[in-house]
Amino acid sequence: MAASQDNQPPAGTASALDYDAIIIGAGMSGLYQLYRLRELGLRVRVLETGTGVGGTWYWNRYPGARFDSESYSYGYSFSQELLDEWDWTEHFSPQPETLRYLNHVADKFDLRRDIQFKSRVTSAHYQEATRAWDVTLEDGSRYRCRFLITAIGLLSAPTMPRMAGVDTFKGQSFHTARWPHEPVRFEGKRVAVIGTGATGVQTIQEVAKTAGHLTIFQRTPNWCAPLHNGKIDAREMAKIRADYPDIFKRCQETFACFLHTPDPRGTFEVTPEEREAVFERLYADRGFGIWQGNFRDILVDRKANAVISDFVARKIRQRVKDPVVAEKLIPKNHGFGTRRVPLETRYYEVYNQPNVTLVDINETPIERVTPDGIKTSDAEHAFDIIIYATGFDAITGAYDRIDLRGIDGQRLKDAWKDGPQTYLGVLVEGFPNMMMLMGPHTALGNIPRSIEYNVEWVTGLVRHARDNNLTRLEATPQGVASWTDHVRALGMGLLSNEVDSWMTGINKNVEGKQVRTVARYSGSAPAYRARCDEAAAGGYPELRLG
Ligand code: NA7
Repeated sequence: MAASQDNQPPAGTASALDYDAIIIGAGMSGLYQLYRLRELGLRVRVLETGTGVGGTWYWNRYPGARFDSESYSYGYSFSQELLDEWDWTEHFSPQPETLRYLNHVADKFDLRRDIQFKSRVTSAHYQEATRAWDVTLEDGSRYRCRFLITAIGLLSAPTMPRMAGVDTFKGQSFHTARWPHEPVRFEGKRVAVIGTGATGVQTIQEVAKTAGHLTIFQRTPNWCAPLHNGKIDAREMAKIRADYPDIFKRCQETFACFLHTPDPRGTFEVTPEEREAVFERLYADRGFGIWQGNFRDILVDRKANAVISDFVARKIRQRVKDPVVAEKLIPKNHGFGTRRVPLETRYYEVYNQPNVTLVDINETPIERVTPDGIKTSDAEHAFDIIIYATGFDAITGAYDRIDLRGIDGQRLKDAWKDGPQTYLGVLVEGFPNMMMLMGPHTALGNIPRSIEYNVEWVTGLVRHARDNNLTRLEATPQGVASWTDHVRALGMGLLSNEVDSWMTGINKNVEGKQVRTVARYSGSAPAYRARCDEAAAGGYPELRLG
């Protein structure tokens, strides 16, 4: 490595390396990883498909896109200067502000000089002879590096519905995660939205404000809860800034790195009146409190879950005037919080507007997209714009879209055909020198908090390699088996694991993603960090180092 000239790697290898490390992706994790590896003095290149930094916040420009985590718990915590100079203007920052923030980070730390835009990685093959990765871009250019770090996101591979006629539509159509950079106007337009996940909900409540007519095609309703966003003025920002040490300390301590953490009491340990009061308070509070800060048993105990589900159903019935529409919006096949809870701002009230129609496609399935709109079993709907809020091939999808091959040409996709197998969610047996950021089996939750830890752990490992003149890092079979078994065991008993969603690896639009897998670590973030810290302190006993 460039930083360790005294520690010469085996002859014939270093000279052939273009970079010590290649990072795929210039989103929140890729940017921070670049910053840290540069500190180590490594020659690093970030390869990014887009024309700018930001990852999720670069691609997801759909109307209404914003954080569901409090802005001040979401930004990077590693630089005091950055904390001192950046003002958040809303409790849940809208996408344009977040993208400005990430551009500011890239400029402030002079990151762009090591980022290559419009550079989609199509393949990365490990070569044992050189202990290096050969990385190929879409345009055919090739680079060799010692370490390959994937910062490709867990919700970054958008999926379109498998419907006849999608390409025949004559109007404008967009997937929410491939939204154009130019503004799209809805005034007077007949607009369709397909999908009612967290993205669909944010889109619908925004588009409904101006669309001539908005038609929502819903397959599965989700349990949504109020976001309660608000502006942050200078005085409040000063207070938040003074509180940053406490905010980040709290995020370190909570189960999923959010500001919210479960109430230690069980649902039935309080009186019905107390319980109702707690639910009311949580429903009136900002953010994920009602999901992450509720009684400790709502996500594992069926009866407890039924009580909170009933509470939220009552709220939906109160807010939606037409009782038939209200019933359609209340989930019947899963309980509250067993899928990702979309946070909303007057989402349910949208359905009281005269310019909005809900189509339940379980009753009247979509038969095809036509040149003029969407044909269901009972009607032809004409549209000017169709919005596909149909989600992602989550967690492993971005990996599947790159031809990643390890020792002896083994494909990662094949190695993971029955679900991912990892060591700490970072390394994979048979794929030496590849490290994943926010890969399968890592603690997710409030993502940037997990990213910072993940990046620092990977940086520690690379530093260890540099200091010990190591050129090959590989997870042992025992390390992978024990971590993968642990992750699977943690998922037992969670109601969310009995439900189809991106969190259980289901995507009906993707071949091979019809069976639930355990791709998500569902233990606590502090426990995850303790396990990773222990591995590092012990000199990485579950890695084969050479
Ligand atoms: P989600 O949560 O996966 O939602 C996708 C939505 O699209 C969901 O309502 C799907 O219904 C619907 N969908 C997908 N395919 C179809 C077809 N073929 N026909 C009709 N409806 C369809 O993705 P999001 O982008 O909303 O959110 C992903 C995460 O990003 C989110 O959880 C946040 O963490 C950020 P289904 O439920 O499958 O019946």
